[in-house]
Amino acid sequence: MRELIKSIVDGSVNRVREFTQLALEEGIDPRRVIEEGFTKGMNEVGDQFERQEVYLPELIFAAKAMQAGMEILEPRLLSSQAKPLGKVVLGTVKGDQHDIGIKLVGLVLKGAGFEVIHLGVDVPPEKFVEASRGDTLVVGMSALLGTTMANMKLTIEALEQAGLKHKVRTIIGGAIVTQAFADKIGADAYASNAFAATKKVMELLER
Ligand code: B1M
Repeated sequence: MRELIKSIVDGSVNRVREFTQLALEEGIDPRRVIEEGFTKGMNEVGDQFERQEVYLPELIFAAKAMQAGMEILEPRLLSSQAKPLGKVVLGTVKGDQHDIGIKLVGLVLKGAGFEVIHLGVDVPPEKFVEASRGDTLVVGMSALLGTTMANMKLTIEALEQAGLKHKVRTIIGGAIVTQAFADKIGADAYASNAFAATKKVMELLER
């Protein structure tokens, strides 16, 4: 896994593809590849960025490398079942361009059998509201910046104002988000990773 982490940090698309493939051939669970390989690599490059040892281009290369690895894992994550369990709308909140984590959440939810609608990045509250009408059961939001977290609260308030809060459940996540923050803004659930998010969505729908 060390080589995979290093390849993410180096932003080497080819080596990430190679080591991801190798991990699968060695029978390593895709979940471990994500948590112990990809996520650790991204955290490491994030720490280097914070210490000003690398700059924005390195973050972009690392993100591209991780995405290339995800493409190799994707069929394995989607192979489990295809029974539609309900519609989940996902997006990264207004002002925030980080989408790797929320895409991962979508992929695991899809693999578990949910219909997933991705609204993309920089999603304003009104777009979440619009997408929550109809048969949407859960709205999931992601934020990675201290400056954009507050837009999760604004989105929940917008859902309330539109009379949708009783109909759709909300779940939030992203590196900066915590359970305490979720409680504070009235989100129905918080999850620290894509697998926990899928479990929480299932629990929300059982309630
Ligand atoms: Co940015 N960035 N970035 N960045 N970036 C962080 C977040 C940062 C912590 C880096 C650092 O300084 N250490 C820092 C934020 C500091 C803060 O606010 N506290 C930061 C900064 C400052 C910035 C810019 C402002 C830099 C600049 O321009 N000067 C800028 C902002 C742009 C914007 O959004 N407006 C910026 C830009 C970028 C890139 C575009 C270069 C790139 C993003 C590319 C992309 O997403 N397409 C990028 C990257 C790659 C990162 C780091 C290095 C990695 C993020 C990532 O993809 N992680 C990041 C450092 C870090 O997080 N350690 C950093 C891997 C991913 C799988 O994890 O998204 O956390 P994550 O998702 C996890 C969980 O959080 C959870 O599940 C996933 C794992 O299973 N999860 C959910 C996520 N969403 C969920 C939703 C749920 C449930 C769980 O329910 C719905």
